[in-house]
Amino acid sequence: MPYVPRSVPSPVTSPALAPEVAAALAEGRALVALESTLLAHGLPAPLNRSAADALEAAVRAHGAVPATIAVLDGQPRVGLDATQLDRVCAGHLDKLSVRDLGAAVGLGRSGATTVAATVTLAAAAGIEVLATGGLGGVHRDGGTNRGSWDISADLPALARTPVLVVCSGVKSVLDVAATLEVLETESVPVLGYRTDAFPGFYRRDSGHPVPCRVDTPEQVAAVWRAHRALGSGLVLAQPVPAASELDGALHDRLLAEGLALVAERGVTGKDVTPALLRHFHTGSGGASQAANLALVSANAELAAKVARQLAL
Ligand code: PSU
Ligand code: MN
Repeated sequence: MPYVPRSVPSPVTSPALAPEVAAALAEGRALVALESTLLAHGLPAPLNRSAADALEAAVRAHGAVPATIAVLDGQPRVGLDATQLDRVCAGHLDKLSVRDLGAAVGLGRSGATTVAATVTLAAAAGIEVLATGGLGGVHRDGGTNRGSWDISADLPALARTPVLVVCSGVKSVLDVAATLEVLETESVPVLGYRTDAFPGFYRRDSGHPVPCRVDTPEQVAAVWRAHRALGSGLVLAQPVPAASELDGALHDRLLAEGLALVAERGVTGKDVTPALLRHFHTGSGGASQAANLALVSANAELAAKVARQLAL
């Protein structure tokens, strides 16, 4: 049976706003939401903690206010202070997608939010731009009857949440073609930023074209203004900076190994993405971490530029 899109209302879990975020919202200043799963589960400690600061600094350097999002002790938080970022990066937090928010809030738990949960909380706070590394998508055997049915909740969340997500495509561990098809089905526009090729996270070209290319933050803002009333999100895909792109042969080898490892160990569900990322990090001698960091920072910068345009 193919993937069946569903329309699910966004849960409104009123988040606590950091003072700076509340002030920026009240004054109509540019804001960029940052997800915390990439910190808690996508990058190893202590690199994740410096990455958290680097991403916020990249947003500030381009004139916007950063708002890293997580749930701490049952409280969804939009904008974290240094101590709260320490907790996110300490390595004990759960990975929360949208369906996990109710349990985290209701049972007073803490967790890092995926893109799906982060756009949900960002939209509830009134923030419409988010930066991340790679969007979740359809896993390689995800969309088939006999397969795993592993389709990231990032896709249906984008279908129903009007937030613009700046990313470097979807991780190459996914079925990129199927992911692009689901985004089309769900009426989520995919824009390539200064590229005609949909990026493949660690690689600049996933082998699939983008439906629409844009070359300036002004163009992105114009598309978003015209689109957002539809109610779905938008994917703005920017390739990893050329100097940080992972070598093609190394990438393909680590990918094949990682997929075999996950199958062999019976890793499933929400542990799949972190396990594959860990394999890249250990197997590439740090190159995949450098690429990951470079692409997320570049996305944070671009998100800030777009948010500035939208705040004009
Ligand atoms: N981007 C990164 N590293 C990550 C992720 C994105 O650079 O770890 C996370 C995001 O939080 C995304 C999640 O929402 O992976 C997707 O996980 P899953 O496939 O289990 O839905
Ligand atoms: Mn999954």
